[in-house]
Amino acid sequence: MRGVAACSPMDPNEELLQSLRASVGPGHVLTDADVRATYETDWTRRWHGDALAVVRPASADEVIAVLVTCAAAGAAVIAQGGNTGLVGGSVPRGVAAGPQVVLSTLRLRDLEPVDAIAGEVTVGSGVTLAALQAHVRASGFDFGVDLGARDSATVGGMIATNAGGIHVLRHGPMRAQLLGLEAVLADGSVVRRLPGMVKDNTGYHFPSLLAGSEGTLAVITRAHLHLVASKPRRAVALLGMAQVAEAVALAGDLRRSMPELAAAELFFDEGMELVLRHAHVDRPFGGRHPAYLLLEADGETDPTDLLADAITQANGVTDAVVAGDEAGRARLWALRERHTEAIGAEGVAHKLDVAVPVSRLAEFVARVRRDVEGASPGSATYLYGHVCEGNLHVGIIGPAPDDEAVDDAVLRLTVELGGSVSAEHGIGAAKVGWLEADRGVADVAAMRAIKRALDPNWMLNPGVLLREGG
Ligand code: FAD
Ligand code: 2HG
Ligand code: ZN
Repeated sequence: MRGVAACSPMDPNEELLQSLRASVGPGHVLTDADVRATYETDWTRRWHGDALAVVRPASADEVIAVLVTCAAAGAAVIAQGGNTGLVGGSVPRGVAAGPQVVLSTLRLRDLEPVDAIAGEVTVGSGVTLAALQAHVRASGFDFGVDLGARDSATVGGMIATNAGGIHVLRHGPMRAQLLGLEAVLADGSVVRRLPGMVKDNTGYHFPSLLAGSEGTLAVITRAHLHLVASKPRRAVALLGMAQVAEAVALAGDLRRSMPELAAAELFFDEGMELVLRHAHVDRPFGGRHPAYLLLEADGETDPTDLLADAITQANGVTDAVVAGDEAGRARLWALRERHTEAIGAEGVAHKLDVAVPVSRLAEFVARVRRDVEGASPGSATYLYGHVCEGNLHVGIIGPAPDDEAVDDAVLRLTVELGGSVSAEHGIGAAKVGWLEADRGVADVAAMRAIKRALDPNWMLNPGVLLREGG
């Protein structure tokens, strides 16, 4: 037969891509495998999945269009900010039946003027922490949360993981800085409380609910944040310590007695030697010590003498160096902050992020090394973290990426000591199996009820935080 064209239905994936291009513009639907690659593998290189496309909306309206389009096509949506998350929550995982779309927030980067009277600011969720810091510091303020991934981590990702970091002892985690937000739900409806007020008792507080929701309930598009006063003068001390218990006690004492204390970080000899090897940083002391405590103090006036005096009177300090100048402070901080990078350079690490009651931190340190060695003889264990919250990161090099024996050993010990299996990085895909052991059956059932109410088709970040179904 001639002259009759067969009319074949369009491939559903191609149809979805066309709708996405209409939603955000063709240049912001990335389908090329090489371009997608950096969005499909997480920072740890332990988690990976294929996406049909990466979409880059530039406004809340475009986010709505993307979610409505994906809902109609039965596609899963993985919100992604800076992709610095460490628990496999920011990349596709192939658990969804249909196509997976990564929604990158990096074009949602508005910085509204600082409200200097209230000490607050509204920003887009794709603004990086470093950009937020530069913006508010120009107005004489600072932001209460700081962390090593500041150049890439975004405000939206930090809210979604309820990020902690180095200043929690003074200002609390991300949730404590969050006054209001705008977020798009799975059906395209928008919850918006902007600017949001400190005093606001009008029912369920969506900012609190979405802090720590890990992309499973909504895509956060804007946030209204509380700012803190800038303390321009800083000093950093690094102490060599023989005993973990003495380091823990000293951090606790200083937290009570020295309001200038801004950070207290703990790490150990193996981590120090690894960082020195990988990061080409100067050795701070002639000798080596079992444990190191890094302290930072800040204020309106130079706190160097105050910090030096406090250390002189402290028990258990076997060596100390204090830096008041910017370069010296950065050199000491590098020894702590470059642990993550140095461990990553050794291989694909098993990474745990736990908190135990501070009174049991020294016991945890002693037992976790034994337990990891029992589960995987010969593996290398690095411990480092935020001492005042009893939060230690456990990086283990040795076991194959899919061998969970060491993860289970560390988390079992954490639960036994009354701790949390995720202190600051979230549950992600990495610890889904441990949520119930930590939170209990009733809590997880309530979380699932919230998830079903807001995302009945389990479209947002399936496989993260909660197991699907049930
Ligand atoms: P991503 O990695 O892109 O995403 C993380 C999670 O948030 C995912 O589940 C994702 O789906 C969700 N998400 C992202 N954006 C949105 C959005 N707009 N709406 C809804 N969901 C969203 N973490 C700490 O807590 N403290 C630290 O001290 C710390 N230090 C780090 C140091 C290094 C070197 C590295 C690599 C990481 C560190 N992290 C730390 C972990 C990481 O930086 C934080 O978890 C951070 O909050 C992630 O932000 P992100 O923009 O990269 O989010
Ligand atoms: C830190 O405190 C971060 O350095 C990253 O939370 C921890 O590497 C990690 O697991
Ligand atoms: Zn940390």
